[in-house]
Amino acid sequence: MVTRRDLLLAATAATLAPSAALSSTPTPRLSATTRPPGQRTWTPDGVTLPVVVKGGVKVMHLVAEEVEHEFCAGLKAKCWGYNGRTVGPTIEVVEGDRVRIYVTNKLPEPTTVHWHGITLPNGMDGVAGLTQAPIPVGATFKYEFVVEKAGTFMYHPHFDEMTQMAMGMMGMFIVLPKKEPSPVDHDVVMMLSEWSIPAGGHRPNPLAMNDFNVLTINSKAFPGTSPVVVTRGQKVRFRIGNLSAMDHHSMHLHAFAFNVVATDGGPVPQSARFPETTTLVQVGSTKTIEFVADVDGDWAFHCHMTHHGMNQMGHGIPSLIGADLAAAHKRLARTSPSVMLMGENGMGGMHEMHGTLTGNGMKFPANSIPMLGGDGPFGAIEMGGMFTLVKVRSPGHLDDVWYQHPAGTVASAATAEELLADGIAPGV
Ligand SMILES: [Cu+2]
Repeated sequence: MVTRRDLLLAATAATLAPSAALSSTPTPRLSATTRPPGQRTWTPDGVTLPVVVKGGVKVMHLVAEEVEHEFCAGLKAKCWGYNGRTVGPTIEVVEGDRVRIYVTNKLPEPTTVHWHGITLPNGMDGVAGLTQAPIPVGATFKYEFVVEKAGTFMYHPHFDEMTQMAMGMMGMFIVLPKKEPSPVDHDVVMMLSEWSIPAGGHRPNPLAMNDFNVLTINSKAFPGTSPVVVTRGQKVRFRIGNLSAMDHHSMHLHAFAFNVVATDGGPVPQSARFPETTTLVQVGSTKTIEFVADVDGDWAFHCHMTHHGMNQMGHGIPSLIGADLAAAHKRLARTSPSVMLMGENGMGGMHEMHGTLTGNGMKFPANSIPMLGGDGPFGAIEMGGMFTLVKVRSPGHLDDVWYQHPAGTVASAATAEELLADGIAPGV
């Protein structure tokens, strides 16, 4: 069993050995942004729940069950979810719809579904013991109600909440307005969540109260997150929900200012909107943001809490920044010649240790992604976790995997002549 302490491997000392390098290259799936036919929203790395109309009622079926889930290449775990996946399928309906949602329980314990943010008859609210009996193992319950108001909502269990949400049971519930007051070109759905998965382990730990080490968007950790690809000038909406156990997420968009146009409580009045580049999506809430993507590029969208932009970071270790490791290295090398201490100059470079750039990585526990980042056009992207990309492209460039920077628009080493011309002494 690999303990958290073994993440010393990742942060301070590790045995250099050729290993099967984790494949971290974010395979660009630019076509993935294609909106599914007949749907107005799109859930990156997710699906939309099929709907069958019976007698004017929109009928759907959720199956709560164990699922084998891949967070990104290199990390799989046995989670719980709906219809074979976490995050569960996005429900997309229209205001005024009557919905009938069957929930089949294939978990090893009872469950319920709470329709978070939706006003409905009390007995449909899904709180075990309070508004209904739990759905026993093997049983199917029926929820039926009219969705009166448009908005961005969520669904999740209200039985053994701590366990079931920590295992991945959650989904987004989008109620579209009959007439869109402010049409957008891309209506993107994202669920934020956090997991505690020991390096080398295969199951999330629902008992964790802090030190969550896998942070996800739609249950994917960067570099496993699919990018959002848009054409320059398009209007983009992100509907962001957060059902993490303990952490709010401070979601930051590079380059573009956005407005929060709605929460799960309803639309924000025009007079109350203001420009932001970062918004806090607190636990148990949704924030809907809109912006115009009017500058080409590969732009980051991520949680700004730095420990949420990493993969399987170990925290129970001393900082070695500024330490003189030479003597320690010498002593350790007597018994373990291939040992390597690192971290005295910061944590940068950890991603390369996976060997995806060099093909000569160090050995990490099987099925783990400690400090894994992504491979970018200029080298390592030293981020993971709750991080994705918004790829804004001019017409004709939609298939460019990476943005092609015009000459002279990339930060680069200053020449001595440039420095002197601007009155800065070279070499300082
Ligand atoms: Cu966060």
